[in-house]
Amino acid sequence: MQINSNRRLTWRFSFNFARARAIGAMLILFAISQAAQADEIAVWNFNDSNLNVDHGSGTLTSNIIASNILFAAGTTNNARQGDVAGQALSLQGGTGTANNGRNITFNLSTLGFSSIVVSFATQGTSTGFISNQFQYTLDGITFIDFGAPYTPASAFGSVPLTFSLTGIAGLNDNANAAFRIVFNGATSSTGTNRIDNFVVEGSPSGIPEPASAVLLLSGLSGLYGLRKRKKNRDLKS
Ligand SMILES: [Ca+2]
Ligand SMILES: [Ca+2]
Repeated sequence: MQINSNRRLTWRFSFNFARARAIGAMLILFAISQAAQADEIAVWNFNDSNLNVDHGSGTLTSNIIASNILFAAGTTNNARQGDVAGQALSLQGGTGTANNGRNITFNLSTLGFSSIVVSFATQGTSTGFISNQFQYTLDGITFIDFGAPYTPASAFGSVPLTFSLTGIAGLNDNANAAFRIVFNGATSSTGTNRIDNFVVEGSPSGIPEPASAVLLLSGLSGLYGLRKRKKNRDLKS
């Protein structure tokens, strides 16, 4: 009777370990596939010459003088989902360069996402804004500088400006996230900056990183070891 019971125990432990190992392996594969994938949360391609978001959800607002918010030829640099170059946002310095210090602000929820990355294509004329500060907010109110001020290249080129905010944990799963560009340094009313293919992306949150999955698997193995040792003790007693 004791022998039958032990065999049953052994079979159950073996089965549980095999199952745990299979689950662990699946978690690792899933985590790796998720880690390699960044989903677009919101994309503005400006091809319809307005400030409305073009993929995903979000709002774009600006305190730049309305008559200085224009649209001009865009680019495929950083284009997503097959978007054509179409139009780009084109912002002018304004009369008396009144728009120096003004901004465009992208509001969106990152709920369900972590490891947030923002990227966009930009170009500027020599008398346009040449000292632009990228910012983010965690509460939708207080904006925090991220990185040094940037100067747009004279042509869009093929490489977007990328701001990796993966280290800002507060931006993960945040319904009040927003990103802002504050423009400065324009020296003429008609100097411009163009912005195209503004993309906010992140990884689906709640997914274990590969390292976590390995830890989970080793944890399951450890649990198996503990139970096996307990079984051996039980058999001896
Ligand atoms: Ca475009
Ligand atoms: Ca649009």
